[in-house]
Amino acid sequence: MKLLRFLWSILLFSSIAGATAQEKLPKPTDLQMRWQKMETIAFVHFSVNTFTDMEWGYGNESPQLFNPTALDCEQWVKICKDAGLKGVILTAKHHDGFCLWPSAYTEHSVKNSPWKNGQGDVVREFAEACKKHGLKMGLYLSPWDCNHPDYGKPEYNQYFKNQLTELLSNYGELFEIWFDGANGGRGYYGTDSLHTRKIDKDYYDWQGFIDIVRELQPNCIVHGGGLPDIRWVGNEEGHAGKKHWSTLLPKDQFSKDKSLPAQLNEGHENGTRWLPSETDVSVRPGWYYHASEDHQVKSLPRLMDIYYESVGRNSLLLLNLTPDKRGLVHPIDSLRLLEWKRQLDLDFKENLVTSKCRFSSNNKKKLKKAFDNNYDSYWKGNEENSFLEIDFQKPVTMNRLVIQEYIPEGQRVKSFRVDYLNDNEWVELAKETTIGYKRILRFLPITTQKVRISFEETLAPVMITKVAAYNAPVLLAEPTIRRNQQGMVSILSPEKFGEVFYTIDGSSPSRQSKKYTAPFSFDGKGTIKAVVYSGENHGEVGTQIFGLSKEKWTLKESSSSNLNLFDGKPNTSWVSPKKEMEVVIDFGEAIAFSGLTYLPDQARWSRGIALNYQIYTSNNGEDWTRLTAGDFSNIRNNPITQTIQFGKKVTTRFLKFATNTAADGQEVLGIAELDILAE
Ligand code: FUL
Repeated sequence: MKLLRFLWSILLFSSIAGATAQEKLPKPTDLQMRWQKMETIAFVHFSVNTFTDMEWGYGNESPQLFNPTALDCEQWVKICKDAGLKGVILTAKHHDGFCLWPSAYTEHSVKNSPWKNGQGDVVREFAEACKKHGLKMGLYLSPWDCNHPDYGKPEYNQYFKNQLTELLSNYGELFEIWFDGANGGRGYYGTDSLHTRKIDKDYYDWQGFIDIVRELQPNCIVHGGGLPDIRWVGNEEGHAGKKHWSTLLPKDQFSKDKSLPAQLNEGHENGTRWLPSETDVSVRPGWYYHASEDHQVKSLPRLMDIYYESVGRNSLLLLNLTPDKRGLVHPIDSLRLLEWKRQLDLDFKENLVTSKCRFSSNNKKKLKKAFDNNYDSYWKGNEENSFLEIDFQKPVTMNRLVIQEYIPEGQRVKSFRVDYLNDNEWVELAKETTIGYKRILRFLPITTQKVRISFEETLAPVMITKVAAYNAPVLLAEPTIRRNQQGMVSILSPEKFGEVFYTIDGSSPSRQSKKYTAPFSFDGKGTIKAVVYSGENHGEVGTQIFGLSKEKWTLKESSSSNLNLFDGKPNTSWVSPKKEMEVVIDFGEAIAFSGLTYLPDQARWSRGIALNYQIYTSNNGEDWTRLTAGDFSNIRNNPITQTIQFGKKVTTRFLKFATNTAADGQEVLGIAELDILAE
């Protein structure tokens, strides 16, 4: 009897212990769940920056500049809808403070623009377009405002609340409000001098802002705002960490050894708060429209990678569109988005896991629920070593596997393995970490009859709501064209079975063009284009514009002999010695040019991104003349090529490029590539 009671108490204790482990797991709210299921949504950056060709305005831009000639919010929304995006977020006010709606609290808005004689309201037209086409509507409202004279003083918080209240009261239901974390930096702030206004860590009344959102729009999810509902993924390039937890630790428990972006990118396995990530990335290099980027709209393969590295890694994709000065999305972008949707539909056209398959596991209870199409019905595994096995009943070929956890009960899988049967032997296909809401694995095609997923380590018994397998068509990707310092051009094709054709006169390449077989010499200025063919099918054309040859260039003074700086490879960089934040280039002879481009270190956690620049010239490498200086906008979050135009032609043999402020307080200057603009 005593023994029985003892056993009973052990049983009771262990089930309580088990229950507490599961209960302790952070869980999403209904709001977070609804948001996560949207999977892909859109951003629209459109404002006075569109007309000034800037990424960050200074707040002194005249509202007179805002004058779209053919603004059509329905066009934006229809493109988003056709691309399968479920909601759209519009920048109602960016850092320059210009309001796309006629706010009663400022003159710095559409009401003082020539557009519709000051009678227009972009937010209203946008809201109506979303409603008409059945897309959810969201708004971006920048807390940083370099137009407002009170910015930096406590009073500004009230101004921000007033504007927030206007937006949340007058335009119908919002699914998301986006508070940007970018702050500080140069602006006019209602004065006539360009200056910086630093703010304290607790300057904004976040709690007050959030209270307004909760009261006026209880179904609206909050991005940023001192942490609330969803988190930034840690970069603006479009990738979540391969290991990706939707949970985070409190701020004071973040690791000291890893950067903040790196931690946001992966989340924390032992996180105590459910804070899923949103991957924001622009379809072009910048967030706003710049005609100079028309040729840099992300390629289809790149957009596919972005999908797989965001949605396919337990994040949500927020893809940005940049309407142009007319107020319309450029046709290159809209066509690209439609191609992307078409490709996604092809990739996930036929789920090979059907009711004809046989399923097995070491826990057969409700097994089929892991393979139906209902998110809310799931299979629950054992405490340890659970597995799922699919017998397709005949050999099938596949290159994608989709696995979804039932996350309303928390994210549980820490590591899993996939094996497949090959000639009666199990072969390992993948060894991975997290799953979360959705994990998509891509691999070279395998032909097999059986696949087994083993959940190796879990925080609590695994809950799987979906497993699917697909055979996606091969995508012909655009080739990459590089030139080394000796002027030798290589064309790299990501496709194993394709043939590459190219031109060196800027014309479109076809099968009739020259076939690429080995690196060739091209040391002058010009445009090279290349394309990959597989039979009659071809991919996108890769384009590279080359400036003057860098053959005679060398680095001088403090700089090491590391030539990564002009090797033509954006993925290698040169970094200055510590505290010597400059580079001196000897062109080998005096050359004439009118500007330069600076590509910061492109590494994932890059070193020495210059926030500003000072440029000097010299004819002997000793006596220097300061040529120009300035700031780079939004370079920290979006380290794309920066162009500096001198506004005149300059002839010099030596050039010094320096900065006195690098991102994250780093005391080095990092450069992936420096090019001069000869025209
Ligand atoms: C950043 C901003 O500084 C960019 O301009 C852009 O709006 C992006 C979405 O967020 O922090």
